[in-house]
Amino acid sequence: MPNLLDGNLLAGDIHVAIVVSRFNDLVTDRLLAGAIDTFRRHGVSDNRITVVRVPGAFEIPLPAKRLAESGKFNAVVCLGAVIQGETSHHEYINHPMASAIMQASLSSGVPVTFGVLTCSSMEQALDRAGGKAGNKGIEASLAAIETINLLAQMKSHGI
Ligand code: INI
Repeated sequence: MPNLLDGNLLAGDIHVAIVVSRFNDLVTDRLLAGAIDTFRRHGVSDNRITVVRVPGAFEIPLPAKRLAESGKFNAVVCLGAVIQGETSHHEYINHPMASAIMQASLSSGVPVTFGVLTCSSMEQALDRAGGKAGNKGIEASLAAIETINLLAQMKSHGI
């Protein structure tokens, strides 16, 4: 059998931050509810969960980076909803926002997960915020827990 490094989904004494945008709050409120519920169900108490609100998805990366670099959180979860309008505005938001979120994770060494929906319509977004296609907020919280545990396991192997 090869050595397997695989993060489990046990949480408890971790501290997490969630950055959530207000734009399209019909969607982002549902992503936030899914994320908080997931942490609670994995044993993370409310006093270990910090929620930071920002105006829109474009504003997510900077506070996410500050939170990740603060040394106070084991992971940061980013939640938002960019919905394609009649212009190409969304394209100017999506790519830099996603790469800045990734960069915040790589430069801090702290998992920063991507629960930002990039959809063509409100219907598609609602489907992914607790509708028929799941809830991206749940996915992003589970990814945070799993990556925290994976990094801890790697550390225990001297990696
Ligand atoms: N912000 C979003 O989070 N979602 C969107 O769909 C969106 N659109 O389509 O315009 C959006 N725009 C605001 C943007 O994120 C910034 O808050 C704004 O440009 C100020 O910097």
